[in-house]
Amino acid sequence: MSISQAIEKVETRYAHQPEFVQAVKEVALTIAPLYDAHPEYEKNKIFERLVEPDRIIAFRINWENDKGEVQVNRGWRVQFSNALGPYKGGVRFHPTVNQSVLKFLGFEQIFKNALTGLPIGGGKGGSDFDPKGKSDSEIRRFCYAFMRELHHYVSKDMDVPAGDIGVGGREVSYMFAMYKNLTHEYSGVLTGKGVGFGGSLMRTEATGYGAVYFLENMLKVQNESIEGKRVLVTGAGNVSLHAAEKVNMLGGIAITVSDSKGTLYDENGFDQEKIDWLKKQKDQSKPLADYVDKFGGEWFAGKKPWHIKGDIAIPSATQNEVDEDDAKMMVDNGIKYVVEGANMPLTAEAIDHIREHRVHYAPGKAANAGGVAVSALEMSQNSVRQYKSFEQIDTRLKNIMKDIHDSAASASDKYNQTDNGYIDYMAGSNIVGFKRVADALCAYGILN
Ligand code: NDP
Ligand code: 2IT
Repeated sequence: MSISQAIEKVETRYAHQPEFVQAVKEVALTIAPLYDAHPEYEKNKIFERLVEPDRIIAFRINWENDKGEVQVNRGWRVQFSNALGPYKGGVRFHPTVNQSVLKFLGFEQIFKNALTGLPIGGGKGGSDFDPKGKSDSEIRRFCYAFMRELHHYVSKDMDVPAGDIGVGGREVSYMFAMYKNLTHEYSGVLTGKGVGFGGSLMRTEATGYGAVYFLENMLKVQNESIEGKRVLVTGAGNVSLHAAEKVNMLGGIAITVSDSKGTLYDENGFDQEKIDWLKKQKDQSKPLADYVDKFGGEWFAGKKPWHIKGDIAIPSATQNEVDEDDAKMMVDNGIKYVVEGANMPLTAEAIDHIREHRVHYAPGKAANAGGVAVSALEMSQNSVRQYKSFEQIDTRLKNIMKDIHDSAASASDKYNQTDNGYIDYMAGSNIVGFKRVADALCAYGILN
């Protein structure tokens, strides 16, 4: 079956899973030159195999709210591919979580994890539980209940979850406690743990910092630097605030963050004092808009930031947050680089638009791989029961992001996707990630 036939099959079979179909098409449409050069991939039906997860585990979570009422949520773990290592990927708690969202995330995670060059397969999990407005006790009871079910299906060498939207250090710690309690095992079954009990230094910062390290590599190729560049960031969570922090550390000017309620704009940029305040505000689930009273700036209720002029965009909130109209505004407002901190934040039409206008574009698979890469370093530290310093991990992270950048750029060249200095990071990343997985699958025969 050719790739185009495989796409048609996915479109028909999973018409009710639009995010998953979108993620599959993006990979499929860019790996054709690789596929043509490797007839063994088609012979082994690699693409057709990779669009079906190894398995999806679905379960029910019963828990009790503070009023003593029984609550029922749904949970899943999508174990997509363990061709290169244990299934690895985050857990998302958000009311929009469903199988389509988790399959798109799990599918992308296979290639992202392959790009890191570390021994990790791809998976994703989550629940339609909404953490907003829940007390700490409710979060704790939910996390315990979630892991009471999930622990049957994960282990340090088989499937290693971590955080994602709605799941940070607090939630990982509750889940880790329940896993330990049920299995009597103290192991690296989850990453993103607290630093005092098995977590890696820098895991919290890694995704946002890594995205900015990737950006630095892109800028260098174009003989530019981040110094003085105006950067629009979306989201105000783990990825966004650490991306803004690293931009500021490197002399750039991060001028926006946002959340589901609107956009905060500070033309003077977020320095460390402001970022620390933002982190604290979000930790306490307080409104971003309060910033204006303390530091000035502007709050745009219900709006995204794309009407604001800038040089670089780092969308870091959620999938499909940037549509074609937003992309048009980005281009009109001077954005020259788009670096995806989130997973699939641009719609297919938005990607087409910015690429047509030669905006340098780093897809999430490459640009936000720093988080999972440091997760893999956490796994290896847990295995040898020794810990590395912040500086050691930071150096590894910088090298990993440079390797991802360079390998994507050279694949773009090798497969003739680079056009007059415009590097096709999307094709390059997909080609590198896909090739590593496909070669392993071919070597295994027809298992996996
Ligand atoms: P967080 O839960 O820490 O933060 C998410 C942020 O995005 C919040 O500010 C949230 O606002 C905002 N947001 C969520 N949905 C929407 C929406 N529909 N419109 C506007 N804003 C929204 O999550 P993370 O920072 O961990 O994750 C952000 C993105 O990065 C996701 O795509 C995730 O998959 C990806 N990612 C995360 C990694 C990690 O290590 N954490 C690694 C690689 C990728 P509000 O609070 O109002 O909902
Ligand atoms: O999307 C992602 O790469 C993550 N949420 C991090 C996954 C991980 O296992 O650290």
